[in-house]
Amino acid sequence: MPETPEQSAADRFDTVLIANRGEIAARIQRACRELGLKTVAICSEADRQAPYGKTADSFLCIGPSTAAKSYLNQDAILLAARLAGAGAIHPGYGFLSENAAFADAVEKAGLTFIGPTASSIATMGDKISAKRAMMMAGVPCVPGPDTALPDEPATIERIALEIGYPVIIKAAGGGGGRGMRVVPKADLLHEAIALTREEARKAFGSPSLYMEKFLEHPRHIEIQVICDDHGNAVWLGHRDCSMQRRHQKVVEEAPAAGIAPDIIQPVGLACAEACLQIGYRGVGTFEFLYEDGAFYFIEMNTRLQVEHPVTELTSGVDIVQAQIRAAQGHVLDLTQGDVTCEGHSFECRINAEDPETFLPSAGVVTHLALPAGPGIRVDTHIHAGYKVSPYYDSLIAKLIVHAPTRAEAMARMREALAGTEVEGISTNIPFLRALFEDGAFAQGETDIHYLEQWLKLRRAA
Ligand code: MV4
Repeated sequence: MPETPEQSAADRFDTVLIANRGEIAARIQRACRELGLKTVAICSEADRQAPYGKTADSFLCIGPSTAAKSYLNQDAILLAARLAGAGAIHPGYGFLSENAAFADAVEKAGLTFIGPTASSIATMGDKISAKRAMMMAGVPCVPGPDTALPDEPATIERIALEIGYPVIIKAAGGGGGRGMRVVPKADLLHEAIALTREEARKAFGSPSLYMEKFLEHPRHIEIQVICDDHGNAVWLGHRDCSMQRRHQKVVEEAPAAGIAPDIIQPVGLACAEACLQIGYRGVGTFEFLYEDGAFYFIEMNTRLQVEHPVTELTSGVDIVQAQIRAAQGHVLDLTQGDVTCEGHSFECRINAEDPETFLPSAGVVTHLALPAGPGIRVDTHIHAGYKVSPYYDSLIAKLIVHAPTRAEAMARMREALAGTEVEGISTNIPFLRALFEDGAFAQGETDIHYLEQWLKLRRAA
C-alpha cells in the first residue's frame, strides 16, 4: 500500500532545534511542545540564563556572544542538531532565516529546514527575480521593469521617462530598506545610479539594480500566506505595518484600517495563487505598498515574521504550528473558505532602548509587571532579574491585543500599556503610550512617513 502524506508526515521529525533566541525562541518552543515535539534550545554565552533553555529538552551553548560566532554560525548549529538528535531546524526570524545556503546545508545534512526550499528563498532574496515571479503570477507590482538596469545611459533615461519621475533605484540584493535611492528628476539620475551601484556592490556583493515608480505616500500592507507540499495555499488576511521608524516596525495591526474586504480579496487570492505557481511551502508574507486604492507588490518575506500574532488573533490560526506541520509534510487542514477575519488586533513592540536616542539600553530588569485579561497577549522571554544584553536586537516583548472593533482594540492597548511596567532599563513604553493617544492614528489616517513626522513634531514641541 502506498503511504499517504499523513502517514509519512509523522515520521519526518520528532525533535526540533530552535536556531534563534529571545521571544521568538520561546514562541516556537511552545508551538513544538503543543504539537508533541521535543525541542533543542541553543544559546550564545550571553544567553545562558534564557528561560526557554530551562524548559527545552536539550539546551546547548554554541558559541560566544557575538551573533556571527553563535546564532549565525551554521556549522555550530548543524553540529548541535546532530549532537542533540534534532531532525529539523526552525530558524525563527532574522539570523539565518532567509539564508538559502543555510536551508540547503540543513537539507544536505539530512534534516528538515522549517521554511520554504532554498530555491524559493533565493528567488525571493533577489528582488528582481521576486518581482518577475510575481508579475508572471499576476500579482500587481510597482510600475517598472522586472529586469536589471542596463548599462547604456540612453536606455536608462528612456526607462525612467517611461515610468515617470520621481523614480526609485533599488539594489537587487537589498530589501527591508537597504540599498535604495529616490530620484526626483532626470538630471540626478546617473549620479544616483552610480552611488547606489557602488553601495550595492559593497553591501550585497552584487551591483545589480532595478528601477520603479517612487510612491510618495503609501501605506505598508502585507498579506500572510501558508502553504503545504500538496498544492494547497491560503492567505490568512492582511496587516498594516506602516507605523515604522527607519524601517523598524513599531506597531502593527490586523486588518488594515479602512481597506474593504472586496478590495483586498483579489490581492490575497493572487498571492495564494502565486504560491502555487512557484511551489512555495510553509509561511510567507507578501509586502505591498498601498496608495490611492491600489496595491503594488514590493517584496516577499520567506520567514515567520515578528508581527505574526496579529494575524493569529484575527484568523484564529496558530501560524507557528501550521508552519511546523507544513514542514512535516502534513496536508493543510484548512481551506480558503474556512479563513475568516474576526475583530481587530494591534501589536506593540517593546524595545529596550533610550527614549530620546533610540540606542539599545542594556542592563538588568529590576521590576516587571505585565498586563493580563481578556484579549491581551504578551510574547516575551524576559522576567524580573533578566539581563538584557547589548549584543542583539532590542526587542524584549510584544504586547498584542484583540477586540471586536479597532476602537475597542485601541482602548484595550491603552489599558495594556498602562499596566506594563519595566524598570532597570529604558524602554519605548512612554512613547507607545503617547502614540496610542494620537488622533490621526485613531482615525487610521497614517502612512509609512507618519511616525517619523510625529516624532519630529514631538521633539520640536
Ligand atoms: C518603495 C517606496 C516607494 N516607492 N518603493 C522600503 C523598504 C523596502 N521594503 C521597500 N521600501 C520602500 N519601497 C517604491 N517604488 C517606499 C519604501 C519605503 C517604505 C516602505 C515600507 C515601509 C516603510 C518605508 C519607509 C520608507 C520607504
